[in-house]
Amino acid sequence: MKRPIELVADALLKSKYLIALTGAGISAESGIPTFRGKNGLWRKFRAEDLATPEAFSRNPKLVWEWYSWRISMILKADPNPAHYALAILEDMGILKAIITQNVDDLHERAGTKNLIKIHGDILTAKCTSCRYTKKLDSPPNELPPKCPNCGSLLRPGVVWFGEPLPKKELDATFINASKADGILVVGTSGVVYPAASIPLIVKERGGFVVEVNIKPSNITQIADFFIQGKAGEILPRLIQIINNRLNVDRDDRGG
Ligand code: BJW
Ligand code: ZN
Repeated sequence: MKRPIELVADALLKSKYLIALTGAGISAESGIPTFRGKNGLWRKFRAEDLATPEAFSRNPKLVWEWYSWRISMILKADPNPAHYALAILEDMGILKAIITQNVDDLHERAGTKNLIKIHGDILTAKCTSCRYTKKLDSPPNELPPKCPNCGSLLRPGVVWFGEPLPKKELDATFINASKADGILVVGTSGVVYPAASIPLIVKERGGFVVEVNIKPSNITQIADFFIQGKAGEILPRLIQIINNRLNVDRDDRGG
């Protein structure tokens, strides 16, 4: 009898256009807190006070202090085995794109090439008035930082509640979702839209949904396969099984 993870390996190997949707849970094992759940950020801080345009207008310094704390944490963190496993899956030609809700840079640092960041990038600051943007390699010195071009406030380059997702990334997301015959959903609660609708788009087109999460989420009900466990443990095992299959096939062909 095949174990569920082996059935998932079969499905991934058969797929023609596999995509992935990742959330905060994939970076949890790198020491970056998730948003919801027991130790989640929203337990200690209210989203409405920190992650909305209104919160920023009310108190830009407070918002920047919170983002500076998170920027420092992300700069100190390293990609974990789950980020590397997805980069390997892309190198193998199986995974075609990762759509991530994460604002950290751990997928990039693990070597993922086709990455679509739908909630922006915490390591970027952008002007609230002009088109100036700046890459951050440390938290800004002066809080809140000002635009060197026009003097207006700079803001974190992330997507807050009530804001539209960046058009280029949203278009790329829907193009990929409409091509996909399978999706690997890793470490997301599936409560934030439009991200949470992506697995449903794949499913409605006849594609399969694989979910990896430490506990059931809002996606689980539509998942064809649910593997419960830490992404940093499950995904490397999946790669190992896929590798074994590919080696067996090669040996069978006398290669
Ligand atoms: C592990 C693990 C391990 C742990 N291994 N797993 C109804 C009412 C009100 C509003 C709305 C509504 N319907 C839609 C909306 C709008 C809103 C929304 O979705 N609200 C819902 C909450 C209800 N959406 C928006 O506002 C979006 N914009 C929009 O819709 O625009 C429309 C528009 C068009 C035109 C003009 C104007 C507007 C924008 C959403 C932006 C989300 N922003 C945030 C903050 C980003 C910046 C920052 O980082 O500060 O994005 S919120 C936060 O949630 C962050 C995340 O990307 C996002 C998703 O969270 P995620 O990744 O799922 O994390 P968690 O913590 O929820 O879950 C972690 C999971 O990992 C858990 O399941 C764990 O079990 C698991 N896990 N360890 C595997 N080791
Ligand atoms: Zn400016």
